[in-house]
Amino acid sequence: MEKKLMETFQKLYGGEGEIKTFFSPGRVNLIGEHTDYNGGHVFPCALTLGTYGIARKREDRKLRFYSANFEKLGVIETSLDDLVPSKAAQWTNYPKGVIWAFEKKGYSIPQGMDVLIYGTIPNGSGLSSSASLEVLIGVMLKELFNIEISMQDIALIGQYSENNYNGCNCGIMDQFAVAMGKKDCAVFLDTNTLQYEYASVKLDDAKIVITNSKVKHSLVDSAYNDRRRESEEALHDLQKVVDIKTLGDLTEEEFEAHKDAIKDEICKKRAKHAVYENQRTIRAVKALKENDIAEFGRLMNQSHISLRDDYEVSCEEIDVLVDLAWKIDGVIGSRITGGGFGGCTVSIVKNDAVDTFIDQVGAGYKEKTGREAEFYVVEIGDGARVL
Ligand code: GAF
Repeated sequence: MEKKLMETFQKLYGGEGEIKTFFSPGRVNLIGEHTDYNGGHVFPCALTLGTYGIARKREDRKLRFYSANFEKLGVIETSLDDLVPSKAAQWTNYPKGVIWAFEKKGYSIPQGMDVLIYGTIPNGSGLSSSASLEVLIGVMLKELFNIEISMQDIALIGQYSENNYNGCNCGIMDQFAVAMGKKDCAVFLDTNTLQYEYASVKLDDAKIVITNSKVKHSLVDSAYNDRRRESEEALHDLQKVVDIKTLGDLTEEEFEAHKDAIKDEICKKRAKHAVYENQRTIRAVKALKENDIAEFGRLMNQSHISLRDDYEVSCEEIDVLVDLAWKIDGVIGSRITGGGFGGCTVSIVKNDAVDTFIDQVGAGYKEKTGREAEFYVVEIGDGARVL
């Protein structure tokens, strides 16, 4: 793969000078959904699916980008003096946003670059193709321009660019998982403090299976930003009666004691999800550490119900996938993963049930929705890096 991409790079850009290659993963979140902008915990892991990048520094201020996934668009050329989001820039709004954010944060990018990227994450599937690209560009800038910056700060810059250049009000989970991921581990991150620890998710007798509903979601266009607003409104009401900074500060009991301070019933449901999901995530990681995978699975299932009924970020197709999964012997847990409104489910499935899972969920989904699901039996990989 890298050899072929390198040949394409040479064909497109010719020239001389040192060329470097990079990889940045996608991510799947096991539990802790829509908690990252509510001061809660998340538990995502980096995948071996991801985005490859090849890049070379230029002597002038030109930026040239090419995606082997969008061959028809050809090379998109711009410059360091044109870091303004636009429709015409298409996917290059992501790399441009990261360069813009580096400069905003005081890191100077003195010269342009020629870049080729190729992604193996299905677009719009909720497996973080955009965070993967953002962190890839961050690692590229660090390496090509010898910038002293930690991986954690690259993640924060990726989020900053997504929030302020690309207009999606996302939390830190995706960029953090992509930048800080570790083989065979999930990252247990407290989004309030950015303290984190790795927990092994290497399961001897089970696999992580991602099912793609092929219903495309777009975070910017979807109700993601509405959910954020509703959670903030709930927090604002609660702060009148209890001293908290985020919804993540509350236990379930505290929430139940104070919930009537939330005036709007919809906002109350959103806050309930945020509080309970955070506590579920803490409990799920504890269960995993104690090798109680059955309890981990039960908490995954509860997470789905809460995302479906209280946070309302699921959709018909995803619910069909999860309902089918729950009926299969050997499925430890199954839930929607990522931002929602389509995308993927994540399931933990006993090794000897994986084939049945794929057959039965695939057939049932086709019958009920007319759609073909896609399945990825995934490996958990390392975070973004120079190859
Ligand atoms: C998307 C966002 F980008 C994340 O920050 C997170 O909020 C997630 O949705 C929901 O858990 O992936």
